[in-house]
Amino acid sequence: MEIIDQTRLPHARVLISLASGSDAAHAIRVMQVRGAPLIGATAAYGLALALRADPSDASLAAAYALLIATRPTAVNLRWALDRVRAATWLTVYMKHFYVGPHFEFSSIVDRAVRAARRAFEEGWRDTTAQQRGRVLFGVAEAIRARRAELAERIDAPVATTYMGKGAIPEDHPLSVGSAPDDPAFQELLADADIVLCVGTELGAETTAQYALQFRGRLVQIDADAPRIGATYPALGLVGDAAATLRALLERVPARKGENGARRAREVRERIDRGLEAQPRDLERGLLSTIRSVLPRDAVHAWDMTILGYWAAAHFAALAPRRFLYPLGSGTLGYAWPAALGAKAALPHTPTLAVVGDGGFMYGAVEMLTARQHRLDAKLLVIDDGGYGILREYQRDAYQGTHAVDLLQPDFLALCTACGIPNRLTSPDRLAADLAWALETPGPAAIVLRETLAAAAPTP
Ligand SMILES: Cc1ncc(C[n+]2csc(CCOP(=O)(O)OP(=O)(O)O)c2C)c(N)n1
Repeated sequence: MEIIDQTRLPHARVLISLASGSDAAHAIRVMQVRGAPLIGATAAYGLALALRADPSDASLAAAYALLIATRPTAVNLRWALDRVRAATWLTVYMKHFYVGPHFEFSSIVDRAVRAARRAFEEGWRDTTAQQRGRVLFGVAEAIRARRAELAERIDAPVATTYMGKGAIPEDHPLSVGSAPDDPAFQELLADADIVLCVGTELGAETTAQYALQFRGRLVQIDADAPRIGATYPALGLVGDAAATLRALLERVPARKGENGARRAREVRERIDRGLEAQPRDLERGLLSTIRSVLPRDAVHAWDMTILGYWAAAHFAALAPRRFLYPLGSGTLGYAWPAALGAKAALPHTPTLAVVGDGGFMYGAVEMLTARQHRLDAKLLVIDDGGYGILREYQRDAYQGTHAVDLLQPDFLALCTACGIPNRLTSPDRLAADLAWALETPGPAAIVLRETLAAAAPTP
């Protein structure tokens, strides 16, 4: 690593070579390196140099201590050192049990895995485990293959969060889908002896606003230690999800005969039966039409709109990183621009945005972006003349509505004005019109004038 000696500036430009962690520490201490971001970067490289010379955890700890002491109040310094250190760790964290950097890397992996394995084995010894079994729960595309492999190896049903949809194809026999508000889904998680949570922070949406109570043991994998146990007590494995699952996969013995696929199917079927008993054929029909027309690996972006809420719980995502949804901030207007971004990234992948009329108006102007940049994403606008979900909330809370009916433009004329081919569709013609949009070169829009109702949890 070479730095410019700032003590000599502006009169002379002198380069100094740093060959070790202690060289970096010296340069920071004597102010040859100044400015918070540069101090952070130099320290990070210093730690990397120390590890290149000696990759043991003892060397990591010594170099970290040396570098952090050079400027203990510098936020960037600590941040940069922590980032490098975190990248080298796979540690076990369990509320009051934390295996720090004082162990060789391999021994840390072994400890982490032994702890997780103990949890599995305890579950297996427990006779009730034979009935309840294990469930994998969570997210992260990077670990998709590993997760399906691990799930198959231990015969565990896989439940996904909304943001994890597609991490395992939702038509995989072990998939139970992503319906956290439905009791069948909740009971599977609540009754499992072990729930292995991968990359999920177990937040409000995922846990029915924290109403979900786990009777079994949680093992939580997360790259960010403070996330573990933040909402539910858990045995934690701090580390990259793919690496941690790989380590588990190598060490966890295969188990057969607990019938994970049967348990997953029972959950799916119970939810399906519940939905069939509801007067919601329109919404379910729309979802199944869209699913039947979209290719498996198509991108589907859903706005904060009633059919989007349906999709989060009940639309089968069949490929990873294809279900786009603004969970978290619930950002209305996200889906159409997100679909255009996806299309720019994956020009050969069919892409559809599903938006309500209210949310569409937040980004309708992006129709011109689509044309200008030749982004041939498709658009389905569901026009109910206003903020439909707010009508429902207001009716439930106040038995009336206020300021939710919107004066909207003629959407077909608006599309035409922007040079976007468009069609007015109906539930019966949706399949044909979607197919038309997918075949039409360039962006295309379909407008459906319908009033939908939100899904209600099934019994
Ligand atoms: C940026 C932003 N503004 C406002 C909201 C609040 N909000 C959530 S859903 C919604 C109504 C959306 O209406 P529409 O897009 O027509 O879909 P519908 O509910 O009719 O299906 C509103 C205003 C939000 N989530 N984000």
